[in-house]
Amino acid sequence: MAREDRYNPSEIEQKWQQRWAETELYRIKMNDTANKYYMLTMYPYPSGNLHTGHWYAMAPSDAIARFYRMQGKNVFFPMGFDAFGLPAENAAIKHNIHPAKWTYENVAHMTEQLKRMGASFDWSHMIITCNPDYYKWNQWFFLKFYEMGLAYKQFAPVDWCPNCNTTLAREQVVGEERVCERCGTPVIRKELDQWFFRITDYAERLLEGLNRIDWPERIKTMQTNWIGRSTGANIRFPVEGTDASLEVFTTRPDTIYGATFMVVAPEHPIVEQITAPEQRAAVEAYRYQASRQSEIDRLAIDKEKSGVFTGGYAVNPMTEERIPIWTADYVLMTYGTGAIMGVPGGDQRDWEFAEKFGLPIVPVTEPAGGFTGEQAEAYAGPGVMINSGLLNGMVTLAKYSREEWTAGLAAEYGVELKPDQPEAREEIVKMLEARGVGEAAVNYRLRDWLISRQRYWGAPIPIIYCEACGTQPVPYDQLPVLLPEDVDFRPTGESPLKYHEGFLRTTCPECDGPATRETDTMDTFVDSSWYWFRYLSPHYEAGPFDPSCKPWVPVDQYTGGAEHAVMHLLYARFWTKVMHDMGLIEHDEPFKRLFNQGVILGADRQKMSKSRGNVADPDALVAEYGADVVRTYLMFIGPWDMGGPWSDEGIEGLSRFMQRVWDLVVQDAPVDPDARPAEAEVAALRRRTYQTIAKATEDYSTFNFNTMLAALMKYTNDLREFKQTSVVNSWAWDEALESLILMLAPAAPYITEELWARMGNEYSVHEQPWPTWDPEVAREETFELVLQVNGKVRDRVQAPVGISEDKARELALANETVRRFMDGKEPRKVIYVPGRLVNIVI
Ligand code: ANZ
Ligand code: ZN
Repeated sequence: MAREDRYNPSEIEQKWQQRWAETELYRIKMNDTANKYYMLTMYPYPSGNLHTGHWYAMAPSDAIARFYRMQGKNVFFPMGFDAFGLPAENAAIKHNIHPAKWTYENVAHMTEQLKRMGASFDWSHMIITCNPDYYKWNQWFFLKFYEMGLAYKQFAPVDWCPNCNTTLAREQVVGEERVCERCGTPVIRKELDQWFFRITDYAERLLEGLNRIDWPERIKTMQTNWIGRSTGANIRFPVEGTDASLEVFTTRPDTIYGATFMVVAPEHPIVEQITAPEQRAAVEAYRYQASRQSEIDRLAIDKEKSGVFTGGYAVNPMTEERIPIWTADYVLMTYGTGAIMGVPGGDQRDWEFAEKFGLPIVPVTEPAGGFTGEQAEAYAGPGVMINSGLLNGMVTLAKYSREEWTAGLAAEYGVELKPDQPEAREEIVKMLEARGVGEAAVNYRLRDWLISRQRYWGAPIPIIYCEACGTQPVPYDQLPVLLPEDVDFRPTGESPLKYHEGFLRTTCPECDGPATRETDTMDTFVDSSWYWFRYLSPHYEAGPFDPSCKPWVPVDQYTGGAEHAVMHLLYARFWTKVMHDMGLIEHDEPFKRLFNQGVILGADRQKMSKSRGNVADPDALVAEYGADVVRTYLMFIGPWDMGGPWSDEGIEGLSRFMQRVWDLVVQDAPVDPDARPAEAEVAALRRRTYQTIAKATEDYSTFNFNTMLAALMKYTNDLREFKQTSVVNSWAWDEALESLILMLAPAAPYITEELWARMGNEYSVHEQPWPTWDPEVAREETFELVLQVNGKVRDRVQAPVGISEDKARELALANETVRRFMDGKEPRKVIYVPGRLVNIVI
């Protein structure tokens, strides 16, 4: 075989990459929006190298983009880099390289890697979020949010190293002892004045919007839980000896008669006010202890309860009884009001607390049938109120709603509730409201979004502080507030912006007097909360995006990792809703459809990691097998959302497949060119071709790339057999080869472009329409005929489509199994249902 007839991936891949670039094959026609399809895949962090995970996310996404293009859609498929963040800053401190240099070098390298993958990204729309012309718009949005009251400043705890004198990111706090990554000093929490976005204002709409998008149920559930809507009441307990009252949030106001103590979070400001002198030392020590722990540790269910009595008392507004106020770390300052009423009879945490500290326990709800013996643990379920004053004898549905009750829970719990019958929770709220000591309340687990980072490599927050005029937004015409490059990276890790006089010192936009700049930068999740808008018009100067591009949004299909289930995907939804409220766009959900790919594991079924030595290196694999093989191998591993372990044999298999496709087109058939093709053979070939097109179309549409490839492999093998026959002299053979190439094109863009050209077709295969098929021709020649004796299925056989009744009858009566069941008897009647079954009655 001539050298140029051999499949040499690296040669053809380079060649076509260049040609695609020269001819701007993937350049989008922005104006043609009638058939628009916005295909978005999550942009990478420029860590330095594309890993298998990137390939697994992007190569199949590229296949989708290509498939839709062939289906006649005008597909926009952009790419960029999420370029701000901590690793660049760490590289600066550790290796003495500027974060900008580190980042842009990595971007350049990874862009080349992405091109080698053969992805059809439109590079003319690339964005890099650390470019001033990108983050300028972060700052612009910040100012808009500020005007809308959606950006505000407040004290909030950060993890703080008292030795390095700096805040730490979550990943810089290490080990169970929670020490500073750098110096090993125990980390404490410290309150700093920081910027927040008021995402909690959008909690209700973030929940509602989930009903309107085609996303995996799993992700919707995670967002729902993250938002964590709870209904209940706020109740105020007067504090003895003061005018103050202590407000609690409870989902079970009906249990108030069983409140035998109160607990406030150690950080609760009221602690100072109520702590008795003799308890002061113990309370202070406890508060320090608590400041050392993370919220997650504090909430751990199996954790031994701890706490200290403050010496103060509150008065139960329903019973007038005085109850002791404790402080304990199982109550969080960041939820509800930071204080609870302790009801050991109804809440297991309170039960454990009461047991440990010898506080009284009063049962308040009796389950249907009563307790067996003494109540032995908290009962949080529905039942009848006891020991509860005005509520005694009333039914409580506990955490359930009346709807859930009528839908079946009444039977499950054995507790009836008629539509007009009072329910304890509803009644107590009315009573509390009437007395002015409480009211119905809704609480969300969702917290406002803390966007301040005490870091350098991020977008500066555009705020100026003036002694005389206070907090001043940077005027729009002074944007962007540029991140200075000539900074000093301190080994302490503290933001260099604080020590950069040129950045820090400025003048007040209001009074022109001396002022200082905010030195916090923005969370990088700000960058990724709207980046798909910027892709549309990355160089637009009059706003974050060109309004004429509006028909392109929302995104039609978003793909990416499930690890972004909450943060990124929730922030992006929030941002879109704010943009809607600003009047920038009409829609308010950013991504119509979402797909999460699975995770590629090492051959040992463990997460790929350098230390385990189980990492597959895409660059090396591309060098050895070519990008098409790596792409298709990844698509063949299994269902895309499942991921799976890497396998070297697997990739060899794909390599052989690609070689077979190559040979099929490039090598001559061993058939006399004058041999007349047989009619039946031609029909059979066309049937196979059309069946395969039908299957591939369905599989691409549903992202079932593994079964799509399996079908193409089977088809390729069939074509190899057809190639031995005179059918190669028919037009059906050309149609078959072309169809194979077209169907493979989205998955393996290089080899198909090459073979398409070698078949004498016009450039480019990636601009061809998707092959169509005639279902009539695709229809099988045979069908499955069910054979019954006395109505029982006894066998199934293949019968020719359109078989006559007589022939079907003959076939049935001659069948071995049927004859066995007929047991030598004569048929009384034979029923034939055309195209389905023959039933012999004896
Ligand atoms: C009294 C009570 C009695 C409660 C009872 C439950 C059962 P969710 O569903 O998560 O919203 N709580 C309120 N604020 C808290 C805080 N800051 N830290 C820790 N726990 C807090 O849970 C609400 C319940 O969690 C509230 O209802 C409160 O305990 C507790 F039989 O109040 B409950
Ligand atoms: Zn001023």
